Amino acid sequence: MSAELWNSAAHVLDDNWSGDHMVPSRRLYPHQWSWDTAFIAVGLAYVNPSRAWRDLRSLFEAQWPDGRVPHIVFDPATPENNYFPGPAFWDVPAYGRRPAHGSTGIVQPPLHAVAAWEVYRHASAHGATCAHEARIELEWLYPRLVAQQEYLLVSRNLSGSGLAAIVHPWESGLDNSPAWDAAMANVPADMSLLATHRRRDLEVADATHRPTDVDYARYIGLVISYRDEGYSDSARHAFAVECPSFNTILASAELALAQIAGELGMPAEADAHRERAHRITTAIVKHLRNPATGTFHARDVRTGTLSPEHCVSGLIPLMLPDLDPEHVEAIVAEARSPRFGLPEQTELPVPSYDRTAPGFDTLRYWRGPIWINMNWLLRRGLLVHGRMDEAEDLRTAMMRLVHRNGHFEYFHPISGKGLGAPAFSWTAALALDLLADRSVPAYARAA
Ligand code: 9WN
Repeated sequence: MSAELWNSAAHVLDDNWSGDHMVPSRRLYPHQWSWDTAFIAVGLAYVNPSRAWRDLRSLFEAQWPDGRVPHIVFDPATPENNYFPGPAFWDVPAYGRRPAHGSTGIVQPPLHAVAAWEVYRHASAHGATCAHEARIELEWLYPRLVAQQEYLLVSRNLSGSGLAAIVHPWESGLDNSPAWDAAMANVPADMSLLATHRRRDLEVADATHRPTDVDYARYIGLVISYRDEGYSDSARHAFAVECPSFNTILASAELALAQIAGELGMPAEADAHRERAHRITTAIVKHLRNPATGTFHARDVRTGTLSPEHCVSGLIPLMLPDLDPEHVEAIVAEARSPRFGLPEQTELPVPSYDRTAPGFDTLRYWRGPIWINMNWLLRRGLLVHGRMDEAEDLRTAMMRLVHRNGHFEYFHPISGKGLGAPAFSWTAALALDLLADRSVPAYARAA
């Protein structure tokens, strides 16, 4: 299976390369997405490190002066109506070094420091020229990655907890996850918005797989209010949530930045990054853990309450090396339980939502289907805490799933059938990483 899977994955990445950036999918997502770029860089590191750096650079060239990295950088060669909402709708000032490209005004999980460090760690294997390029790119990226963290840690610390809040479900990357249901119930759904704004996704994807019209009416309404406030974070947000996976990635970015700062000869900065990772970890445990169950959940900043839903995002804090052993045990128990059923029960990677919940939906996007990126993060968490057997089972289950069904965007959580966009970039990129089977670096491991 290995050579076949490797070659097909490399092929997807070749086909989805658009000159200076990667598209997640040619038809459904014809621009550049933020956290996709990070996952994709991890895989490109094996087959084309120069493209990994170019992709990261293209994204950060669109960084805003306040440090935020937009969740989409629009390709000016792609017509406005090929993706909704497009650049005209977002109406963002021409920022950064790619003004012609336009961008959105919201963010996605800041996985880029982790990705940059992964690409850098690989560079020496590709010879001296690659290593030289990697050093230059890492130096260019470092201050930009720091500015991204500062934006999230300061401007998005909406509750004062020390965690970053997301102000739109799209910012989580897990768009219609049940984790947002309680908070979204308070967001007005103006259905007339769908009469004036046509959903392009339904022209290229199956409606039963995508978020509903009510979700979309709320998504559009939230963007309009944020846009009308000039994307200011001091405005009142109708939706503000602290997500366990977003904040775990934020802490992981600090750990990766500590490595990068050390490599670039800045030991004091490296210590400060480690300290920040520790503070974020403490805040995640304090604010996002339900002490009665030991499980992690999204918190609505406006009400201070935890979502009752059990979603894959609640398993991701396993990536935190400073987590107490009792918290590690609780997450692993949840991942092995019938809710998620690590492959030992199902032979499949974990689904995006609790299999035992009445609302578990085998088709609809982040409300049940299996996503490779979340399982990749979970595997990393298992490795961080030395759970080698579970990590290996999960790796095998992911590779088997993709090999049998193709490089789909997501997968049916019972049959394993591919769903959503075929030839999806991060599925292919992460398949390469899984095939190469490297273990998690020492810096990210629990002591
Ligand atoms: C909205 C590109 C993106 C991913 C997200 C995924 C999906 C977009 C959409 O596609 O979101 O950003 O149109 O549904 O949910 O995680 O980054 O692959």
